[in-house]
Amino acid sequence: MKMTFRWFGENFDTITPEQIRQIPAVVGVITTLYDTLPGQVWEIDAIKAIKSRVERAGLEISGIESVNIHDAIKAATPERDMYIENYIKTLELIGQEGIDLVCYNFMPVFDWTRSDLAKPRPDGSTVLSYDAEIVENMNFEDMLESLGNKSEGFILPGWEPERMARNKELFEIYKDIDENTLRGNLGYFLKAIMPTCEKYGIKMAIHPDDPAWSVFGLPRIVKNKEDLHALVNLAPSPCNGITLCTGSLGSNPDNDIPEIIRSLKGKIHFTHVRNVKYLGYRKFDEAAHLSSDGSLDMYEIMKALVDIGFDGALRPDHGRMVWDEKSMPGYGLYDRAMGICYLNGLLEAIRKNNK
Ligand code: DNO
Repeated sequence: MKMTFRWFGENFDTITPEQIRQIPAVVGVITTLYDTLPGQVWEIDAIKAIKSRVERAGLEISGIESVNIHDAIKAATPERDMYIENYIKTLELIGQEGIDLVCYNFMPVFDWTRSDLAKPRPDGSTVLSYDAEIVENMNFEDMLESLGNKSEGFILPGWEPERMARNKELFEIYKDIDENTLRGNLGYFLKAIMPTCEKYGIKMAIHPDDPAWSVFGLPRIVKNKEDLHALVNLAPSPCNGITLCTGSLGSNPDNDIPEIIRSLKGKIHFTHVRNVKYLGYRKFDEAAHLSSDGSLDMYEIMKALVDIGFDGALRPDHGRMVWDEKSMPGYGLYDRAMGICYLNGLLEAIRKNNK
């Protein structure tokens, strides 16, 4: 298992690779070219530049999160094959640079969502939180505004303003798309890219939907164990796998995360670990990584990963905002570094106990 840390790149992150290097056990970053839009072919010079920047700090690029997928592919509009070609070209460039992990998602229109990006907790920290009652009384424009107001000026992953400006048009292309059609479109995409992934040894790791249910009436196909098994079977290949995100799957208390991990042995290419605190039906706060601060049993989660012999990259996920840090919501340095130290402790104890 490789400890890693998400880094958005020089001009988009408040944190430096040198700071990341000082977090115990971290060997690499998970990064992206944050200013490329879904559908664009990546620039080789930009890939080389970010790689050498990371290596200068003594780290590696352990994976890309994300190479985002154009809506034409998700919705199977007439331009989809052209955008799949572009995606393949990007994979080739990444593969030639020796990067072997790509995280992506297949959520229509937008990536993860929350009703509040800075909800105060009793200890004075702020966290991302979700309350279905609030979301159900919002329209999409309200959501955009509320996320914009509390994002500290940062652009959230998957909420590119260029795309969000076209949100009406985007919703329109999904109007006749149900879960089965979306799943078929994912299968089409995976079958097209697998030969390239296999050639370069690139592991594709789909990220679960967050939260793990339909929002604004859009179809969602990566919500639970059944969905995950179905998508792994869409394109049987050692390169087709998943990102096990404890917080996204964990948004639904019906998802038994350790059991899901055990059932997907060999198919988990990447792991995001964080905790959530259930507050009611479809209502949760993100919590500190510590088990007792939230509702997930982080010991059992880490134990399941060790037991299946998970040897891929793992990163802490969203942290709380603490100590007056200003950064992209969920992606401050301090609480994610504390999260890693806690996960390091769990891992050491689990491994020693197993001997
Ligand atoms: C949220 C992240 C997601 C994730 C994408 C993967 O903080 O976990 O934005 O990176 O869904 O494509």
